[in-house]
Amino acid sequence: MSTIRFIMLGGFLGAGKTTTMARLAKHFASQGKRVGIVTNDQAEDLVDTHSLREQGFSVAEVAGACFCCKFDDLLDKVGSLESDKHPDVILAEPVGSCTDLVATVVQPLKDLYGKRFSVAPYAVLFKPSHGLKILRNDPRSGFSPKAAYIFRKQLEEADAILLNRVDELQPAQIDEIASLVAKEYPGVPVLRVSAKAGDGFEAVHALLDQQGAFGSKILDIDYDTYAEGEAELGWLNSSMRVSATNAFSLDRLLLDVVTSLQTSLRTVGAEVAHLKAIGLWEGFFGVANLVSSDTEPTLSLPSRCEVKEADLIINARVAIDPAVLREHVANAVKAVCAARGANAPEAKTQSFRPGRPTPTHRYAASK
Ligand SMILES: Nc1nc2c(ncn2[C@@H]2O[C@H](COP(=O)(O)OP(=O)(O)O)[C@@H](O)[C@H]2O)c(=O)[nH]1
Ligand SMILES: [Mg+2]
Repeated sequence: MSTIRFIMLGGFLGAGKTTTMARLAKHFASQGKRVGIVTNDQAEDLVDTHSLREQGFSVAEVAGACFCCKFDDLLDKVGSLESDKHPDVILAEPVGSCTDLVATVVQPLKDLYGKRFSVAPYAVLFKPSHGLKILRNDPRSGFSPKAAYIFRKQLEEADAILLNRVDELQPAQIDEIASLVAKEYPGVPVLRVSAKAGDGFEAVHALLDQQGAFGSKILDIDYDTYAEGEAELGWLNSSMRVSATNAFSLDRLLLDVVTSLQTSLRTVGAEVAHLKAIGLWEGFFGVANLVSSDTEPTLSLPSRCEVKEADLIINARVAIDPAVLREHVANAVKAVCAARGANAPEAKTQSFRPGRPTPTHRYAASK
């Protein structure tokens, strides 16, 4: 039996993991390889899962906790993709506030399932909007030192760091990030990429094809700080049906929801780690994103359609009490619906602080 190539991509919330996985999935498919994708978050009904499925990929979702705490579930989901789709490659996206993945996922996969999977080098995406401030030790990074601790630990366990979004960075910013990264993580290859535009991806393909002693950087990590940092980032998922008498632009609605939330969260000084909204209707879909309080909301995948009804899903990670986040989301949806004579009467919402990570396996030394 041939082994499946297992590629997990790390990186903070909003770093570009899903965008990168979609690009890689297309690349492998163009080589005639079958691809399965596994997404992961704290609860079900993920914008990422819907967005990747709508793009035509085979996706399974591990919900309820991160891969490290749901290791057996990860294996089950990969198993179901294996029996249905016979993938040559599995792409896996962990929760963006999760770290210590080498000790808890990569090492157990290599040690316990080495005959089934060949595990690729572990690449971690660097998110410039928060990362530059964190590596500069700027006190206005928007997050507490505990959340910044997670950001740094994610990079520390990487075999390679993908400096993302070079399409919109100035050359001087790219150079500054590259030198800060080189100083803090000496010897780690830094690839300059744009997951959106595709720059630098030949080097990413070459990196991910490499065989060798990768995935062996076991972190020295304080789980109390990690757990507290993760819990600071309130989690919310809200799903609803929006209906109106007159047709409205689905894309405008998605952008307005995200923009309205950005404005209201700014008034209470709550830093956004990642806000995303997907709108789905009759085979059409659009996705809007906000990756920090100071960046522009973007329509990452436009639907270009006018609808009278749509299913709207909002996923949010914000440095705020989840109960307060819930109110902000409800108010934003209400205002945005009112502006187009629409309503969304039965929103289903979950919001909470993620619990302490308790990994299924943790390898204290690499095998
Ligand atoms: N300009 C630009 N935007 C990007 C790039 N990569 C991702 N994004 C955008 O950043 C947002 C978050 O990306 P996503 O892949 O969902 O991040 P994830 O949370 O790590 O999965 C989306 O709006 C993407 O379109 C990039 O290389 N350039
Ligand atoms: Mg994602």
